Amino acid sequence: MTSSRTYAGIPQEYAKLDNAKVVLIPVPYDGTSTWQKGADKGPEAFLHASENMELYDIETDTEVYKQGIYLADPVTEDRSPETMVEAVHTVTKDYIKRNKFVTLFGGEHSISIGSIRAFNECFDDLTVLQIDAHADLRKEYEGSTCNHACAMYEASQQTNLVQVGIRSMDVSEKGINDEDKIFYAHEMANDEYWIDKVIERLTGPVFISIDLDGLDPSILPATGTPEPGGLFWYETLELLKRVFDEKEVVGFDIVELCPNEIDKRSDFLAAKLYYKMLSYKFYKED
Ligand SMILES: [Mn+2]
Repeated sequence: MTSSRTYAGIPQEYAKLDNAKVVLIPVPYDGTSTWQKGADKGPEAFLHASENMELYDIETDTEVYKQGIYLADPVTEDRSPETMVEAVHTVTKDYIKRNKFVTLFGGEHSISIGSIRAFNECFDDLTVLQIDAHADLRKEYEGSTCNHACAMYEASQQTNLVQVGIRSMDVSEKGINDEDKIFYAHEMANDEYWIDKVIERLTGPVFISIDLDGLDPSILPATGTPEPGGLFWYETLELLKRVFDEKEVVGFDIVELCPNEIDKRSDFLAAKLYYKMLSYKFYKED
């Protein structure tokens, strides 16, 4: 990435760190994924799609980029999962301390161990809202506590972790998180009040971690482990809008875009989702 590149091609006056309310940290890491590789290409595909997106949001009647969005240098540390997590943790915490609204784009889900650790150190009573097909609650996997399969174990122990869209887990993950904080996809499908119930579980400041495989593979096929039965676009937005409206969202990350060279719908969904979340965060300040 060249130093002149800005998020979504926004004018330089909105892209400078000093004035920007938002910082975007790309983390092109794909060191521990088990099946399809390619999440390391996620940030570039996301940025490229963002550059081809309209920057006026109809729903909120805002142009949120005018709040200022600084595209940080990517975190490229990849000697081990542990050193990557520590690098993400350090960079994230640094920007939080500068009073920025910090967002990250992965990379595989293990990057969230570092981002959540930073937010948990900076905000009391942190809730983590995870949207994901997978519980990711293993304490250790393939010899590391920083494997993507362990992405939420630390959060389950140290934060109020609320999991939405879960439809794949190992039997060993049962009981790690409270059952009343896990919203299984098969139960959500038959419960018109699931969003109300999620909102009730969110206490204190909220960090949102979106694994894109939480969405339905029909609308987001380009991810490492596509699982049938995921969230659709408008229910995802309905949940997110309510969380931003009713809770204090302090940051978020989006992970596991594994781009496909031919089918670009997933890249574009990720770009729109990121921008929607910023629009929901700031529209009342416009
Ligand atoms: Mn997942």
